[in-house]
Amino acid sequence: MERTLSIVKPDGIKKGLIGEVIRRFEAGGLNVIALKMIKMTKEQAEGFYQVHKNKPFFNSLTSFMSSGPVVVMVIEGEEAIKRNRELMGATDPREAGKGTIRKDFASDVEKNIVHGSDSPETARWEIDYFFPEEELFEYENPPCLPDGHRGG
Ligand code: DAT
Ligand code: MG
Repeated sequence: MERTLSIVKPDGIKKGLIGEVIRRFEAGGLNVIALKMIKMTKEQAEGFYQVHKNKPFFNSLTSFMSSGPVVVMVIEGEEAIKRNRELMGATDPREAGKGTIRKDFASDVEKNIVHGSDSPETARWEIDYFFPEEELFEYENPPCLPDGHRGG
């Protein structure tokens, strides 16, 4: 079992995709074990994306990420980091595979609907950035039904 941080970015919220993103995670066998809507300050977004602080897009990215509410989630499952990144698709939607969230909904490389952690170390750090341990709720699921919904 592995955990990763997902964010539905401001463009995803505006496009009405909170439910669609969660549906894809659940249908993909990942459990949402923590979730909240927040509006980041510019400083909070800068802290979150500090690994990118020397990139030319840093100011634009952190302005965008603090421009409106986002939904932050912890998702859990087998190989959750890799699985989540597969469901998201490549950073640039033009390079994202068919049927991925970014291919289906993103308008450009910056406004790309979702964030997902990229390694176990960053996942731990990113989860900790938004959630104390007591806000995480593990649970078990019955197997997925063929239509992607869960029984039970
Ligand atoms: P990812 O979000 O797929 O992990 P990343 O960590 O390389 O991608 O970059 C973080 C975010 O920064 C990305 O979701 C959108 C933005 N970004 C990345 N490359 C960019 C670029 N060339 N121009 C503008 N924004 C970019
Ligand atoms: Mg990244």
